Amino acid sequence: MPKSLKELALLALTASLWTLPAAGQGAQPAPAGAAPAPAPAPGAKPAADDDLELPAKPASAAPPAPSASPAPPAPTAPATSGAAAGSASTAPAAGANAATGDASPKTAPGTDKAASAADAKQAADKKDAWPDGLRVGGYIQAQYESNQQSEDQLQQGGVPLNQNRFLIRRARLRLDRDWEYVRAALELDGNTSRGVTFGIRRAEASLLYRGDAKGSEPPLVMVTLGIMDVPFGYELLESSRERPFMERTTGSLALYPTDQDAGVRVSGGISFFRYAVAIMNGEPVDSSGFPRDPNAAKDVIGRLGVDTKRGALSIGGGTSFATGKGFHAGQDAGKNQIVWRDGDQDGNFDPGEVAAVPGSGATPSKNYERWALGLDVEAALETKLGRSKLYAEGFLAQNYDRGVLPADPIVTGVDVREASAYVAFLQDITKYGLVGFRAGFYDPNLDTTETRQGRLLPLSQTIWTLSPLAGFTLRGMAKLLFQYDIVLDKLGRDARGVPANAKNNQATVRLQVEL
Ligand SMILES: [Ca+2]
Ligand SMILES: [Ca+2]
Ligand SMILES: [Ca+2]
Repeated sequence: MPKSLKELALLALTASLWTLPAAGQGAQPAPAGAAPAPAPAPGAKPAADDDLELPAKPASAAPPAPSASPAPPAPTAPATSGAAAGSASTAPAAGANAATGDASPKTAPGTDKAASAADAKQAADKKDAWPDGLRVGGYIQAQYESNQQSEDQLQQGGVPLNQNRFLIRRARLRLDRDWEYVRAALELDGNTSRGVTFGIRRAEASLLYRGDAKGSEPPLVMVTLGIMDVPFGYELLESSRERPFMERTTGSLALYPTDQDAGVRVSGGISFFRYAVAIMNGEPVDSSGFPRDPNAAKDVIGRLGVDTKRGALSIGGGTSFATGKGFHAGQDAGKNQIVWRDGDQDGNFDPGEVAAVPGSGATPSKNYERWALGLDVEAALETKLGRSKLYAEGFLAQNYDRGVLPADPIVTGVDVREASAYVAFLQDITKYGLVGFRAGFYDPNLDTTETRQGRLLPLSQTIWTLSPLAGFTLRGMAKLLFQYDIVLDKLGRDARGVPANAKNNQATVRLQVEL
């Protein structure tokens, strides 16, 4: 325990360190006030470190290493299975099959003996070994969701307003391959959230040096190029496969509409310290943003944190930062036009109702500064009842909303500040049950005002979301989850025209099954 306290102190220290540079940027006051994030935290997975989602099921040969990091085979023996060993002990190429573990030997029985000796030795090393060979995994999340806002109507343009539907939220297929100094991960995603879509969720090519890292620990240093998780905060690094809550919080979705971005990242861990710094395009990797990075500027995003386990208690936490340049799209030149305005509304074309609208010149595109600072803390405790996990996270940002109420200071003329925080609790009930609750808010504009009766009044656009959750789990195979989101916002108007809560609560039932 005392050790954990020390680590918490260390965490606080790293946190304060990050606030310094922030203030230096001229940006804003320390996040401390705004960003909550107290709490103890979990342990689930080190949010910290790595990006890796659980490669689906670790191959049978691999240690049940949770999440994280896989690793290459010892150079010597490709062979987890006898078969591979038979042909050429040196040939790693054969290793591919080995991953599946039980490829049955096609080779002569004689080779089996040698193989089993090798197996025995390998079994001894197993605990410290990195998973090896090619690993295949994936999962399917199929669900029914229902939203109070739903209507059997079409929007202007034909998009349905109905939101009560069945859909595939995520259908993922993932391949991992580890070697001693390199690693590859490819993950494909299919879903029907907005029509049938297939995309790249992850494509990572890494060079790494493990140092003393064992088993599922992150390597000492790893350089990754490709499409990867954005190393900001806890939620973005938490695998969608592991997270019981249906989606990330509203605040997280505002900053990062997609979990992944393209770039280069340096990451790793030393003892309980975890680090990751990435230089990324700064654009969501799906159709919600530009088809590719519209500006030469790259975002610098990183997280420094700790992750430790002492007996039944795991504690983790970190501070994150992001800074970069957003892009304001210029406009095309307009042509001269003639416009008919039916002033007397008689449906007839009368003199005086026609006006000439002169064309306008094109306007140039511009970049603007944006940044974000975050804090997260997680604690988990194993008891007889099951695992309890409590975690919290918060951030303060400027001009960084790309998802909920996209910020564009070139249009508004002033910088837009955003803030968000949440706290979540999860409790396993024996091996089969799970309950949870998450409460969080997102304020897309801390400085917004409204003019009412000629007076300028402060207006809160804060969106609170309360999400109770319950579920059944079959470890390693399936999860059946129910979540109800109570969304408290100011998006509606009451009879007096005062901003009021709009009806938009949502219920979701999801079945997740592993491949
Ligand atoms: Ca960019
Ligand atoms: Ca007329
Ligand atoms: Ca609401």
